[in-house]
Amino acid sequence: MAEAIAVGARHLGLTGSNPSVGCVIVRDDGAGPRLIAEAVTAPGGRPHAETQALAQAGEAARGATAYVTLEPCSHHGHTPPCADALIRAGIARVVVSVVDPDPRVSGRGIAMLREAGIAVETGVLEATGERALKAYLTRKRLGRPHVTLKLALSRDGMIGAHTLPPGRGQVAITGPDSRTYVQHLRARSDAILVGIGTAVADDPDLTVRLPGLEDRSPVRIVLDANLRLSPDSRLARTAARVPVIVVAGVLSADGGDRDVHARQARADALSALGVEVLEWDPRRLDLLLPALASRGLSSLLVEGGARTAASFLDAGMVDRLLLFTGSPTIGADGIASPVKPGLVPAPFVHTSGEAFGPDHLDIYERTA
Ligand code: AOF
Ligand code: ZN
Repeated sequence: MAEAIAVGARHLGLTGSNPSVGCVIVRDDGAGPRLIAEAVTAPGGRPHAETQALAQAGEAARGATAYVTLEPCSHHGHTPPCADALIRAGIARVVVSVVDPDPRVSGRGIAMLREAGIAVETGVLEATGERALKAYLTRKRLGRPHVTLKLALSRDGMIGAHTLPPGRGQVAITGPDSRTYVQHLRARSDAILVGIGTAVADDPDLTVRLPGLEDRSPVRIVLDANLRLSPDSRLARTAARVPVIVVAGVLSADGGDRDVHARQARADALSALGVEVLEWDPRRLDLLLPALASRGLSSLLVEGGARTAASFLDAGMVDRLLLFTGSPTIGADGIASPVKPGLVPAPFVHTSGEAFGPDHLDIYERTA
């Protein structure tokens, strides 16, 4: 199962609304167990892991054991049920880590296998399996994406400066090792979100630039109540390649108002570049997040700045908190971080700490 979980992790962030499931098929012909096939849900979400592993195994699947990180599906969705495929291939035993909360499956896959006489074990390495499928499980169980909030703090607990050097973005707080780690984090996320303050100050492109992972850039989302994002921004200019969603609040309907026209013109300019302008109140995270979930976005990485971070924390919508602490100090002109290492309140607990060159990363997870 540990191998199935490792294989399943390969396509995190690549399978759309579908979880990245791992499946390993093992045979024992008397000389000890032999791994004969392993597969992960394909990019885009189909084919599922089991059908690919069964295709690899061929006739050798007869009498073998399949280890799957998620309960095999029982529904006719875009593909026929994996439970049927396992039965037809003559698999003798299926070991499952996590039961699928999808209402179309939710125990039915396991029941189908048992009815066909297959021995089924569930809950194997369940805590690890749950962690690997966390984003998908959060979306199915809570109807919103799993939210990771990442903050980079200066040595004195600031996440930026009020006054920016002319023509330059925020001061660099963390070094290259931390930034590489964040690039990997982006690659594994379905969406990445910043506030308009950060979008204007830093003009980030928020894409993945790691060699070989350039096609893994997540959907980019900007909370921008007054539609200030410039069509000249890096985000807008790259929107045709990697999707950008601007959450721009509700346009007032009283036509004739000059502001409304100017705003509509800005919306049109952004739309022409491929930016999706959404009329949702960016302050209503309780409505926005379910709307993102219903588009199939399971994992959301929130990258700043202070106001956006505070609004997610205040709304109780943060599942995981990553606090990087770098070596520079910012001083009196700094914008204080809403949370600081060692001072993160319940329900968060510190789950790990790690050094990245001169920086330190503390990870906190929500317990309730
Ligand atoms: C599996 N193996 O590898 C995955 C599963 O839209 P569909 O037809 O692809 O179905 C999506 C659902 O299938 C998804 O919500 C989840 O319940 C399950 N994903 N199941 O047997 C897999 N990725
Ligand atoms: Zn399936």
